[in-house]
Amino acid sequence: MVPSYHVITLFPEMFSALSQSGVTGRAIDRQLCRLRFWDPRDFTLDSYRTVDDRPFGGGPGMVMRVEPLDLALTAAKTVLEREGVARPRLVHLTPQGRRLDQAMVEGLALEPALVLLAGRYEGIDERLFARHPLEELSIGDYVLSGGELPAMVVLDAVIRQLPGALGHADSAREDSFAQGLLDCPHYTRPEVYLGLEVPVVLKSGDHAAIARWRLCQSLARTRRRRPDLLRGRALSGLERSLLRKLEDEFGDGPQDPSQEGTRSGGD
Ligand code: 9D3
Repeated sequence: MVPSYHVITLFPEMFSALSQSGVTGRAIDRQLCRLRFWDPRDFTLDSYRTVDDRPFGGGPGMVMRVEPLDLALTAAKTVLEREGVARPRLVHLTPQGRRLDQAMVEGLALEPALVLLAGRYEGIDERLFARHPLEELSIGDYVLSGGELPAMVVLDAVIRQLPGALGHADSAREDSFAQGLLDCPHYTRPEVYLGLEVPVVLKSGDHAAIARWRLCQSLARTRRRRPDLLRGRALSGLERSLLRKLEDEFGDGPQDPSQEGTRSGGD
């Protein structure tokens, strides 16, 4: 059985960006996974179909009502149960959640099913979480308008991990973050563009030298731009010796942090 991804959202149409383009669109077309939506508005019982209401205690903004969300979540769980997934992981996208990283993505990609809850407004009536234990997950420290884009970020990252989703068999495992390092520079034709040349080693045909150059570039970039990644990662003998050479040549550590990640903060 392919994994089933269920999304509780007031805006299922936003997800066409995911289901109709690129790697994720192709994976869904080729039925490497299933993607289904539950709109809380379809689970309202009043004639105005209200999904939000004013907060008890006052204050700005609106709160998502518990009943339509409870019914939508229960419907998703019921469908999964009938399909043999008894206790699916339930994930609430919220700014209060743990920050998503590649290790979490790899874990989520092993699940037979995920139920993602994307909220809107100021928040969700807390009583929903008394009835359904949800893992809380954020995608980073910036304020978005709702959980839909974060849910799409999770699904994009997860779906590209599914066996057969990427053209090249092992390109998911070679990904920069999967390796714990930033990516090396890339070049394609022409060999010279407005006087700018391709590094000569890349045209040498010496695959070992090319691999070493790429690793060295990755290490140099990571050291300068994201030293936190190096501190959290074991180094091979080759990596250690390449880094030591970098320390000798540019033993000044990361420079002006405002230039990290800019082209002139050269690495
Ligand atoms: C006034 C307090 N706001 C919290 C900073 C309320 C609030 C703002 C934005 C509540 C929800 C949202 C909508 N964002 C998400 O649902 C969300 C999110 C995000 O905004 N940034 C990063 N990750 C995520 S995951 C879900």
